Amino acid sequence: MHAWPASEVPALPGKGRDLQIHDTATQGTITLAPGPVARIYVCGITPYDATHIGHAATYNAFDLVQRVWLDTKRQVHYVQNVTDVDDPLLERALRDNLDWTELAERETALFREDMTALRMLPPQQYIGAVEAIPGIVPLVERLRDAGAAYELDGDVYFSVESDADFGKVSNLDAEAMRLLSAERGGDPERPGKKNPLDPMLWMAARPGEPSWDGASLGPGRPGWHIECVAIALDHLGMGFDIQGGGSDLAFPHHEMGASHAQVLTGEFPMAKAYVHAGMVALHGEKMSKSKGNLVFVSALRRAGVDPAAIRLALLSHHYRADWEWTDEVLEQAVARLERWRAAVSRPDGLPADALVEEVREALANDLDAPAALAAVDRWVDAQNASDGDDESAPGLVSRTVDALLGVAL
Ligand code: 5CA
Ligand code: ZN
Repeated sequence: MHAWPASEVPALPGKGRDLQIHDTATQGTITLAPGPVARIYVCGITPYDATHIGHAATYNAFDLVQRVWLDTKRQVHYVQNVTDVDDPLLERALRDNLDWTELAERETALFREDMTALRMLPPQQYIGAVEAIPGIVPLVERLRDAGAAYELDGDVYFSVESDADFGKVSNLDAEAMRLLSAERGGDPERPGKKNPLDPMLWMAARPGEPSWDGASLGPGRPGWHIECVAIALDHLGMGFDIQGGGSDLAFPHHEMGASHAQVLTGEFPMAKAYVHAGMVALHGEKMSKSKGNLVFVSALRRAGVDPAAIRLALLSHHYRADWEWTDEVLEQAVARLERWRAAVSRPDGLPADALVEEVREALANDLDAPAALAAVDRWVDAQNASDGDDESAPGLVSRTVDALLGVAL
């Protein structure tokens, strides 16, 4: 699949700092020191009801990761998937009497537009589940041949007990895992499973549903977790730097993915850091497709909201916090954008070299975007209250805000 166009990232004077980031697996902050090419896999959308503010907030976090790495003069190898066949997508297509491929294409197109408008840097590989099927089938066969998978009425399940490291990504107790499995696409109640948590690797063809050639597995379609493992291992290989997504992906999705990869390669963990963004709520509840309490980026854009203001609204919360989208959050971002634009539109101003370092330091410290915004606010307030005469300052501030925060002033 094609991704979306990249906005240019201006180069800044000096060099950025190495990223320290919170890792869900070790429950601590780790310093990632990727080689000359940093590798990141971010779980993509299931293409219906996209792009809501919760999605945008999560992709914003991982866009900052890239910007910090680029500022250290590294290259970034970024891979993202699109879950363009899965139960919830098929259910939505059925409900709305739509062809599921058309629904997926339409929503993926809208997602690309929203990502472009928000200046989110695109992945180098943007891969759909459907196009990944030829790579998924042999992995499921290998898991089965290794004794880590079993058949149940034609479906193939992964046995979580085949992985001694199972549980080390999300660090949850058995009861919490069981509850979350039922909530997030698993089927712990299905009779005949070895362990209620075992996730499906390959679902045998169902009448009226799409299916693909599964070689020795028979016709069917892939499970959700193996999709991301196949795409990540194919394009990035084992031991890449970050696997990212919202906190609702820690279990079961990232846990199961790490398990599949552990059995396939004998190595743990698949990603050096498992990084999770907090959940955005609306009216007191997590913004979610199933509840329908959604604010869409495209609707805000159509209503004339500047995408840079949306981006500033996302940046005003720490990526790990759960937070609530309100009109006030947006109003404050619109006002901030106006103040910043006024300050950099002057022909000269207060020197900004220290500001560049402050923004770098804030982001390298577990992506502390609110601290970065506060640093820019301080420069802007001082600039508006004084008559500095550094002619390079406004341009340097604009470039810093663009390069490190993805906001075009
Ligand atoms: N296709 C899978 C990942 S492989 C999936 O979870 N798709 S999704 O469309 O449901 O979500 C896309 C991303 O947005 C995920 O990282 C998810 O954790 C994140 N996300 C979903 N809802 C919210 C929310 N309310 N706040 C923050 N992030 C969210
Ligand atoms: Zn995923």
